[in-house]
Amino acid sequence: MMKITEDTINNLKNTIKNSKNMTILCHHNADPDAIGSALSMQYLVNLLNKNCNVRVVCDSISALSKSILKEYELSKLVEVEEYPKLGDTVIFVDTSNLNQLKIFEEELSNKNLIIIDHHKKTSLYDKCNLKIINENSTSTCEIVSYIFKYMNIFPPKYIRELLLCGIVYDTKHLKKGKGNTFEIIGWLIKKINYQKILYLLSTESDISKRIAHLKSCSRMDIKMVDDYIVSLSHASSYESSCAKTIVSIGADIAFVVAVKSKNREIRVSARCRPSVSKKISLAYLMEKIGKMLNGEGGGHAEAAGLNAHYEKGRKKEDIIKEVLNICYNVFKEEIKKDNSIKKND
Ligand SMILES: [Mn+2]
Repeated sequence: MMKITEDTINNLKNTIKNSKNMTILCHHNADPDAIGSALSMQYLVNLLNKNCNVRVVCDSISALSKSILKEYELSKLVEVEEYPKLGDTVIFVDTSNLNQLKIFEEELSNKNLIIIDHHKKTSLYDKCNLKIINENSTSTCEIVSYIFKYMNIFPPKYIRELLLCGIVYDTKHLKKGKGNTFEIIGWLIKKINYQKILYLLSTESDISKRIAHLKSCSRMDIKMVDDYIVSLSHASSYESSCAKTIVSIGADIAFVVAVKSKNREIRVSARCRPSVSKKISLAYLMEKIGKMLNGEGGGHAEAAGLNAHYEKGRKKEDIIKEVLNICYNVFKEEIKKDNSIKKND
């Protein structure tokens, strides 16, 4: 159980019951945690005080949050506005810093300020009369869920789904989840299909990117070097995303070439699994191949690329073939070199 004292809960209840106008603010580019906690707090206020006018305001909403709101037809509930007129009570959710808001700071004086957050405390914390902060919580939605639980209010399904979206989003699909997280999920999830939450949080990349991924897969050449599966392919754009995708579906190392006739540019993107980068850094490999092509390469051990130019009049297909051959041969040489060093040791 997360610790929120009875005093805090009563204090919050009384503040809500005594407010006439309330503004719930969340940080710019509001993510699902901000949106979920803001709309849930709005629901709570409406439930406890029918006479209170409560608005949810932020200056911008993330693309993912927008798609969730659209799914529930709740887009109108989150008002996008800069420097809004504030109610007599202001609740900051998932927001630790005034820099994350577009409001007139002077407007905050003489207002009842409440903060509900899971970030590190800042000066905003000192300004607030009521603070419900837990840095150990993995999301603000987790804290808000516990508020409901302590008030003995079981929220309707759509509110619990929004809270789950915030929790799952902020925990990176529960990878960062803690005991309290799973405990509150058990409480929230009644009659909810977890797959729906995952679906709501899945971002479909735009169609041109997905086509590039699919084409780079259909065009790929698969070769073996020792036990490594090497994939060689090409794309007209999104080459790094294509290489990443190819590794995610099974290749140990992927080279994806893009040849741009516009400025006679060659771009290569390489990605690999840790089993490969332990032997050879792709940064080193791309730097080496970049030089061979009179260009420049570099990056990280598992993600690297190069840029070069080609001579006028050459055919795209020939360049792609040649560059992929070089990538394959240099990789093979380096692996063989590494093996012979090990033999001599
Ligand atoms: Mn958060």
